[in-house]
Parts: sequence; structure tokens; C-alpha cells
Amino acid sequence: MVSTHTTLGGFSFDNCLMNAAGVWCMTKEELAGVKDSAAGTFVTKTATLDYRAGNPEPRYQNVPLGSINSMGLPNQGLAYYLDYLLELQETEPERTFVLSLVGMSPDETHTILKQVEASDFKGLTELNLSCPNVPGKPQIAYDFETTEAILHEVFTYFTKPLGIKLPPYFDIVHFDQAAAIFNQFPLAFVNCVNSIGNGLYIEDEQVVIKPKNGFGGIGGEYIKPTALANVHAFYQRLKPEIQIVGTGGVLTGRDAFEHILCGASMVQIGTTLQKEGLSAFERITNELKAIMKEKGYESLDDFRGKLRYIED
Ligand code: RRO
Repeated sequence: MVSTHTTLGGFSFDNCLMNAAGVWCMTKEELAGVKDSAAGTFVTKTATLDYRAGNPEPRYQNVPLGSINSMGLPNQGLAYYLDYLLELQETEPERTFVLSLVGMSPDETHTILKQVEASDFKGLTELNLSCPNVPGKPQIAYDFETTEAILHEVFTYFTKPLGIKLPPYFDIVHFDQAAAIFNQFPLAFVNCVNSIGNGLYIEDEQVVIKPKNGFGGIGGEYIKPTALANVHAFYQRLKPEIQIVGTGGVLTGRDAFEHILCGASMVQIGTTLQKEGLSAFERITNELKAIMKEKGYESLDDFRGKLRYIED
């Protein structure tokens, strides 16, 4: 029997596919849709302390090879997502879900994480260090000093399983420097990658999204090689206790297979879920299982991280 069962942060999931934060996760209704699909779990839209309307529309556009967005962190506020997660802990105690969050400043991030710590929430928390779209706010994880300072402070009070969502890195030295920082902390996982920040898509001599004069995060087919490189670079460098979540460019079962081959324990689907809807989970799961069956693999452990290199 072929199984796509996985574990993350000590929790068990029937399927290794789930949504990527930002897609199909803004409201309880959308989250319930992911929960009741073939996905193994869901992650919420990244929550700030208070409700945010986000950037002006149009702020998301599907394009032939992917998507571009500058949503600007629209969300219902922490309490909305935390209340829903606490409700699910009562009604579906056997399942585990993921809360994504970040503050508009380091102080707000600590306020939010302290509220999560003080709550009865028992699931996984993902700290988003890579939002590319809030005007005037750089992506936190491109500033290694700030990233290290935030994580140092967080682990003085936060004791629940915590992962971080990373932007793509593009230089081997940056992989080395980032991994050296992350390895200092009891992180449950790192999630590679968020959208490639600040791309520009043009149609008829005009940009296709309004915020930031058209600059926005790129997702979809465009970003798979970058995503796979980041998954594998961190799989090679991080201590084995820190697992990898693979996100970026998953259109098919083969894409999910490649993320796992590079070291991912969980695979997230963003642009494809936005374009295709919830049925993408079942389709991609079936495609992944067919590849595993053909290769004689019964579980993800049979091939996770086993990417082959070209030897002399
Ligand atoms: O809301 C957004 O604009 C957004 C976020 Br927080 C993120 O992490 N990644 C992204 O592509 N868009």
C-alpha cells in the first residue's frame, strides 16, 4: 500500500500536501474547505495582532506561468484564527493544524507569540519572516541580524512547536549564514519558500497589480527550481531535528515528489490551489502516489532527501 502519510513537529498527518499560507485560508469557511479536502492539514493566512484590510485591488493576478501578488497582509487578526483553531481542537482533537503569524514590528511579533503561548492552542505555529509586500517593511529574513535577535527573544518564552517561513535565498554564502543562525534554535521546521519578492509582470505596456506600481511576489511554475534549491540547501545544512516544509512551483505529483526528494517532510500548494481549487489536493496526491507505486516506494521515508548527484 502506497502512503503519503507524514509527520511534522511531532504530529502525524494522513497526507503530506496542504495549502500554502495566503491561499484558501483567509476565512473559517475557506479553512474548513481545505480541512475537509484531501489535504493533510491547513495553515491560516498570516495573522497580525489586529485586522488588516491590506493593499488596494487589483492585488493578485494569475499569469500563464504562475502568479503575482501584493496583498499587503490582509487578515482577520489573531483572535479570529486562534478562536477557530481552539474550536477545532474540541471538535477534531485527533487532527493538528497550523497557525501562521507575524507582527508589524518585532514588539508586535512578541506580543502575538506570547498570546499564542498563553492560549490552549496545541498545534504548530509558523512565524512568517518573509512577507515581501508591506510598503516600507523589508523581508525580515533578508536581515540576518534582526532575524537572529527575534529568534533569540522568542525562545526565551515560547515553548510550543514553532517553524519559520523563509524567503528564497540565491547565494550559497547566504544558505550557510542563514543555516548557522537557525541551527542555534529549537525550531520544529523551516518552510522554503515564500514568493520570490518584487517581480514585475507586464501586459499591454501596463503592470497587472495596483500596489507598489506593479511590483509583487512571484509564485507558481516560475519558482520551482529556486524552491527546490532552498529546500535541499537547508536539508543539507540544518540539524536533523529541524524539518523542511517545501513550497513553490507544485503543479503536479512530480513536483511534490521532487520537493520530498530534496528533503521536504510536508509540501504546500499555493498558486495551483488558487488557480484550480480544492480538487488540486486529490489530483496531486493521486499523481504522487502513482509515481511512488511505479518506483516501488511505499512511504515518503523511502525517498525523502535521497536526491542523487552526478559522481565522477
Ligand atoms: O499578504 C501578502 O502580501 C503576502 C504575504 Br504576508 C506573504 O508572506 N507572501 C506573499 O506573497 N504575499
